Amino acid sequence: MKDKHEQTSKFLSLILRHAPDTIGLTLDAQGWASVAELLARANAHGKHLSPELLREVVAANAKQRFAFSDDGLSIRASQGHSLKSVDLALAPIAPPDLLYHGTASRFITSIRQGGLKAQARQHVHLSTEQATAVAVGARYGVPVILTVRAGEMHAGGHVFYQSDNGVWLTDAVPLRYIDFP
Ligand code: HQG
Repeated sequence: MKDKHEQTSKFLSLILRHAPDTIGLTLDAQGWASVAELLARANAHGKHLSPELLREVVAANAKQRFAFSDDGLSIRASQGHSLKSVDLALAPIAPPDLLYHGTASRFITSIRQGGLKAQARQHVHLSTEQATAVAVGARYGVPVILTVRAGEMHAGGHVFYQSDNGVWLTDAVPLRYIDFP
């Protein structure tokens, strides 16, 4: 069952963050999809997805990657989009003094030159916990934890957001706010 959940979570990440057109789905401007349409189109494209499985995956997801709207009729990914057309419409919020970014050692030379960039996604992702950053960095190689002086950055006019599942987001992190280990 765990594998089935993981597979479904990956499928939902693909559809709700990156490529809804894979199954002919459309997201609205804030990234919401109709649950009924998602179920119908997924199944029409050979991806078995029942209302129960969808509810289970959303509820059991360790990172709470997906959220239903209050009326339960819509669903969206809480962060991680590459689709430029989606604006989650998150409110700017003051960050804690320090946030962490987990990256891989092979990216350090480039980050030392240009700071942190959002790359394919809409935002640079930051966390309050170093352990989270280790796990994020380890996806791409030997993890390296960068400390971002977020409070100072915010005071300098940079805007921060926090996703519904607690991930800190900002457009880019200039080099002068990054402490390397
Ligand atoms: C790196 C997962 C070279 C950056 C995670 C990262 C996260 C640079 C990679 C979420 C760079 C982009 C996002 C520069 C940044 N030169 N490399 N100037 N600036 N990078 O996957 O933060 O599980 O787009 O360090 O948990 O790794 O999917 O971003 O290594 O929250 O829910 O370029 O994805 O969430 O990679 O991960 P990503 P990320 P989910």
